[in-house]
Amino acid sequence: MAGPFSNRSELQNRLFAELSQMFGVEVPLYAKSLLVNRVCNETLCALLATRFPDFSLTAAQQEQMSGERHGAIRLGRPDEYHWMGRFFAVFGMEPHNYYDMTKLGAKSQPIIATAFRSRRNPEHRIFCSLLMTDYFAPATRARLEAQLATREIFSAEAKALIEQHEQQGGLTADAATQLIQEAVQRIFKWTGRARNYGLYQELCAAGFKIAADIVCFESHHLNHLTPNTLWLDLYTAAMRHCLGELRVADFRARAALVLARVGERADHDYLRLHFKHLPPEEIAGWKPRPVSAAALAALTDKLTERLQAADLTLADWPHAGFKENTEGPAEDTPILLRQDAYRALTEPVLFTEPDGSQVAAVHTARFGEIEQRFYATTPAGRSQYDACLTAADAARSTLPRGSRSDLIAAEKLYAAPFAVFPKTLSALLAQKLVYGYYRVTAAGRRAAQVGAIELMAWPELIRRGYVVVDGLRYEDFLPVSAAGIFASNLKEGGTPSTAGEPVAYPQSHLEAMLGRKIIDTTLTYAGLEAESQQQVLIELGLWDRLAPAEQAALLATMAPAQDGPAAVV
Ligand code: OOG
Ligand code: NI
Repeated sequence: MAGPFSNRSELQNRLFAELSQMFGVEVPLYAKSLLVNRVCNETLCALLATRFPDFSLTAAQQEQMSGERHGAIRLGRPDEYHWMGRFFAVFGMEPHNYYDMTKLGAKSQPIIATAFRSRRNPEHRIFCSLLMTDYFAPATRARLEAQLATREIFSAEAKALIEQHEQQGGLTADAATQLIQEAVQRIFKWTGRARNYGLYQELCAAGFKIAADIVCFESHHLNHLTPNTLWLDLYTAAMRHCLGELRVADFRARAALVLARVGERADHDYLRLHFKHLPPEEIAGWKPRPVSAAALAALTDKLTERLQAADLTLADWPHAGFKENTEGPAEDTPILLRQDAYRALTEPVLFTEPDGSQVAAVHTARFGEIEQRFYATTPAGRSQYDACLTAADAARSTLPRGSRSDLIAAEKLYAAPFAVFPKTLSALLAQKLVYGYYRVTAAGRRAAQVGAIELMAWPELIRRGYVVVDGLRYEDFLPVSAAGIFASNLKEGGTPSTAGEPVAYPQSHLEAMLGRKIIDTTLTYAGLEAESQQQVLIELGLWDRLAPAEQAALLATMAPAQDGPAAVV
């Protein structure tokens, strides 16, 4: 029998489904972007079904696959941050990685942050920023703090539910439903109401739009909520077409090219990475078939036609266009994330002034991101990525602005520095650039029963069919200088501190606020890989044959991924 408390991952899925519903009502263009994504994903799935005749998704699998999200929120007070950490704990989401954006020279922002997600099999994540008011000169700081002191983003009911969760070790279904209602009706809700237009204007003029976005609103809000896509370049082309930036003939050509790439490249590893809810043994049995030019043309035509329908004609909708460039690795390099977005919308805001009068104004912050998730890199993979990215950015910056019409040339230029990166999972693993998760096959189990397996290297165990490996999917934020993310969202570079004496913000500062340690995701990925290796070695009867020092090393690497009680600082 199920226990009296709701399962945390199920609650997390419900929370994000409801947040997505809420955000779609608040920002109709977001709801349209979900529809564009759905149409593109359906095209992709139709293509996959041509390539793998056994491929099909149940309605439940489709639902799971399209529900994954990441979001970003920005808080103003340490106690808000403290409660937010406790709120996410209800949904099994813990703080991962520390981002200090206060010490990036000219790119600095008055922000420190962590991201909340589950340690294992994460589906959703939230980037959660906190404004550092002591980044500002004392007089401004006092005004910011006074303004922030007058709001309460968690109601007494929400706090009581969070406390109940902590005291009982869980929430009943009813209590959980109440907390999710608090989330969508209050905690994360956009009200369009702000205070103190004078302060708002001053902060924006001084280059502190981010502070204006946080301090002057009567509550905080979701800055964006990002769905996953099955093939980013298809979505980007479709969305640009719907927004009126790509003519139909150009869209058709682009879609044909992208779908041809899918037809060539989508292999078992692609399926495992993008359809993690499909049983791996089933996928392993599917034989790929070549996709005919006629099948590709038919899919291209159908998609192009679908995008012409009135419900996807968005050119007349108020919007600020689509980003010029996709972020992340080159399109043929399956690591980390690729992201794109429609730019922040300008939305009406009603300011209430200290004297009670009202000012109708606008605010530009909420934008529409999309992402495709790939493999998590090891530190070696990460530093190789950083080097490739620097070179690719430099190459791209030689192109004249607005030269996106020659997409192929731009794509080639950007991809060239990434040529050194392997393009397949096995090659990425062989060079230890990404993390794997190993499993024993039925053949491995049979061979182990008769004691026929010797200790051998991982690629050899795989080659002999005893073991299979998946890549671990990257579940964190794109490792560009975090300040770059804000800069592109806000259309504003960084702004140095005005405090006089520079203040340092060590990770322990945020940990003290959260009342617990922040998890290092590199250690977690390595720990999950080691855990899977130990399990395989045990199942194959090889663990005891490993030298004690090797056993100890594997156990030590595993430890950080093991779910323990939240470490208290
Ligand atoms: C933080 C954005 C971080 C991403 O995708 O890298 C983020 C913010 O704008 O508040 O969401
Ligand atoms: Ni984002």
